[in-house]
Amino acid sequence: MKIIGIGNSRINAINIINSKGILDSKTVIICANQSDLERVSADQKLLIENLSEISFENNEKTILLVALGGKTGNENILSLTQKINGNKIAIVTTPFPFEGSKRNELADKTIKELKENVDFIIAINNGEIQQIYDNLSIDEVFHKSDEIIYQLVTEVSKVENDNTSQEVINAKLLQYKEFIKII
Ligand SMILES: Nc1nc2c(ncn2[C@@H]2O[C@H](COP(=O)(O)OP(=O)(O)OP(=O)(O)O)[C@@H](O)[C@H]2O)c(=O)[nH]1
Ligand SMILES: [Mg+2]
Repeated sequence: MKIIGIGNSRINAINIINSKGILDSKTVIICANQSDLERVSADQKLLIENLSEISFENNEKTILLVALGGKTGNENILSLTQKINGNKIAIVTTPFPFEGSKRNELADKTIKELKENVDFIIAINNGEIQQIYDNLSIDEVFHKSDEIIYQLVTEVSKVENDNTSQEVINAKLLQYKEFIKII
């Protein structure tokens, strides 16, 4: 199984996943700049310009981590999904409302396109996290969101490939229902 973070906004999440470890998995980080790659621990680090170097085992299950509405991750997630032939699950974050309508509209558009290319999407709503955990700074919300990504990856990694239906995942993730949506 591969766990791939794309865009520098997934560096913290990949660092958490890498330090805690997920059974039978390899981590990959893909960023636009070498300086970003230097502050992340992952089994494979790739510059976006070398995306074609990524390879998958036959039917390898893949969990994709991306921030919607932004740059590198949002712009390249679709072409990345097209290289994968096994089960594909996307765990995404959506922008805060204050990040503006442009980012939020872009996120909505990418969700629709992504939906056609992956088994299902788990969307984490950063704005909801901020409302539920009162008084967190933006950085603290990002950190919380990164911890939640780690927990969701753990849950999804345990699901048998044959059972990766939206319903099964829904049932497993009930405790997160206040701030995630399964699409
Ligand atoms: N969970 C989490 N979200 C973040 C973090 N940093 C930024 N974000 C969110 O990520 C979104 C996308 O950020 P961008 O920087 O435009 O996109 P990117 O995919 O990181 O692309 P590059 O910056 O080019 O690598 C932002 O709108 C924020 O909502 C972080 O450390 N943790
Ligand atoms: Mg970024």
